Amino acid sequence: MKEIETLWSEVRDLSLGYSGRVERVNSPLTPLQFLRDFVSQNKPCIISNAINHWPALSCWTDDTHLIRALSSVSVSLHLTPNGRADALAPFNPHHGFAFNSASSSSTEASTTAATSLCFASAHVERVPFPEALSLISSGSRDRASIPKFVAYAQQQNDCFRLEYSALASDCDPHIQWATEALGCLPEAVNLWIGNQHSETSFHKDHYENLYAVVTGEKHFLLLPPTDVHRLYIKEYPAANYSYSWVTGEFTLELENPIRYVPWCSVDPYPSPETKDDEMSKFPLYVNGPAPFECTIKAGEILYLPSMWFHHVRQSPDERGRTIAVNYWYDMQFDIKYAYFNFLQSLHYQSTLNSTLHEDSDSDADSGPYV
Ligand SMILES: O=C(O)CCC(=O)C(=O)O
Repeated sequence: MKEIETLWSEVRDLSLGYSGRVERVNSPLTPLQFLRDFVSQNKPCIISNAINHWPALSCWTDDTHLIRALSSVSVSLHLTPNGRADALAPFNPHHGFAFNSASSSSTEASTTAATSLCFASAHVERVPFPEALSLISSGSRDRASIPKFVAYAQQQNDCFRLEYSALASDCDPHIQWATEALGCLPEAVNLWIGNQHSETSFHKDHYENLYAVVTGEKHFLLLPPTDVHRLYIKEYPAANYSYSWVTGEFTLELENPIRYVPWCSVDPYPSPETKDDEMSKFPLYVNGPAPFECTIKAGEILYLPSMWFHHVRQSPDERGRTIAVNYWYDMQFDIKYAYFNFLQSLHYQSTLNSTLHEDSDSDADSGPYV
């Protein structure tokens, strides 16, 4: 369907440009600027010098401060074998709950091509903060050996205000100009402490996201909502990792009763062994316009507009960790949202690559999705 490819070009011609770069501004925006130039246009930007006044910028580089403030607090720590939580993982049906692929329900029928992949969530455990910090950092320091697990403090659900309230005075409770522009306080404020193994797979959120990096760097790949078909969203069966401290092994089990999660199929950084296969499975991603790419350094904020697809990696500071705080503001469920839902509901056949999966893999670009 040529019209959808035209849409990808048109949003770049009219608004986003083709450079693949995200616009930068060097000081906090006024509410009007933020609303007019970015929120209403659903366009990302990076804001430097917006959190220079946060004590966190200096005191979170020091373990003593963090450990003193949180010495008696337990926090939720997410453990995975490879740093990929809430991501697709190969699933061996012989080692877990086998689901009924013969089902005739439309949801289940649409998943049959993905029976070897599941949507895997981390093993989550409440751990005293000093131990959590050490487990996260040791994954980074011990570069010579592969850690037995990758630990990522990424609880979301407003964890900064709930689990980390002892750090509240180190940051602002909200981003003043964003609150004024959006007309509400953040729905959730989250803290993320990870190392270079932690990776967040492509997904979108129904929030206006103000993402502030405090130490280390975060690397984002971004695609606008108009490019939804390029990420091959499909329904995958949900599964959970479980980690044994005794054996040091993970098991991965499908949820029972089975639950399906619509998730992006594209891995933008496949391993050298799977690269050719991945590239041939996702030609709309590979051959379409490059994703917007940006690195958010300590002291910077990324405005990540609602419904934009994002993939996130990180580079740690010299202590082996990246720390960020993000503010999720409710989005407006307005006419843009209605258009997006309509677009997503369209079945899309690529014209980008005529040899694309005209065989048994042709459901790779079938819809509707989420
Ligand atoms: O920092 C990360 O790993 C993921 C951030 C994210 O997905 C979000 O803020 O919505």
